[in-house]
Amino acid sequence: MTGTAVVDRATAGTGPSTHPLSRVLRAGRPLVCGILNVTPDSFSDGGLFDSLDRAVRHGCALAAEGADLIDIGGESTRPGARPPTLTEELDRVVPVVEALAGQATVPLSVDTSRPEVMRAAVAAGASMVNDVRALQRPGALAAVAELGVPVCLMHMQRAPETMQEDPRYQDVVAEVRAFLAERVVACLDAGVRPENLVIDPGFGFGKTLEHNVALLASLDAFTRLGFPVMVGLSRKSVVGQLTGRTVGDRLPGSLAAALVAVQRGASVLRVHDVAATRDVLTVLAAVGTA
Ligand code: 7PJ
Repeated sequence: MTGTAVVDRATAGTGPSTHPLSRVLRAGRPLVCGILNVTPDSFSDGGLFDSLDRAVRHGCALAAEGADLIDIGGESTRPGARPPTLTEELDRVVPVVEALAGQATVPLSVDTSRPEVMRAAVAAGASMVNDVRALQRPGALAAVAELGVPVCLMHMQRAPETMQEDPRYQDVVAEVRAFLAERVVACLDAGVRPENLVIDPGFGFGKTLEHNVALLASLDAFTRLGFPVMVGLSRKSVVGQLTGRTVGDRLPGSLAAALVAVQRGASVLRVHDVAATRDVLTVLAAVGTA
């Protein structure tokens, strides 16, 4: 599947009418998506925000720092993490979405692979789905097509439990790109509108340091598919491996990675440190390259 073929196919969507967030995603200005983990075991904030009150306060803080979007997730994808039951995931995510939808003026995204959670979160006020499994779970494609919200399709090799055990590719950029192109076609065939699609190479999801660096260096191969590209590098082990820093000291490396990503065409930066990332974008915008 070539990029041109995907873009041609992208005129064929049949779902509900254009979502306001899909216009924002395509406005040409890179967006900052703040990460709000509501898991008791997420890797970089250690479950600090696992109670409703703390999660809502953190969400409001991300909005105050200038987040364009807040991504709320109740499943830790840390290698080896125990997957939550459906009830656990709903109980973590839905009250936070509900509370933040009532308080924060920023659109909310739900980081989930379960169609039940997608539907419940959108009913509670979320305006986007972010799926690290690219809508491969049964019922997920149909749910997103019916909901009519933007969706981020992320690449992952294997499952979180095993993804970091010796990941291998012949050509990581070509393989990840082909996977995302295939998922784009699956979405369009299911009736998801092309303007609701966002793609993400999935840094750290079944990739070695070399794979992650190759993907970042070739990010334009993904932007050429014709859909906004989301990038999540914030505090990740790729930054730790490059800089030799532990998770709490990865901000400078994460900002450098964000800068490179935007210069190679990224549309959405999924980050923990919203204010600092905004500063990077402000400096870039001043010189006309962002
Ligand atoms: C990503 C994600 C990413 C998208 C996570 C973390 C690990 N969703 N969810 N892209 N990473 N779209 O928060 O660093 O890179 S979980």
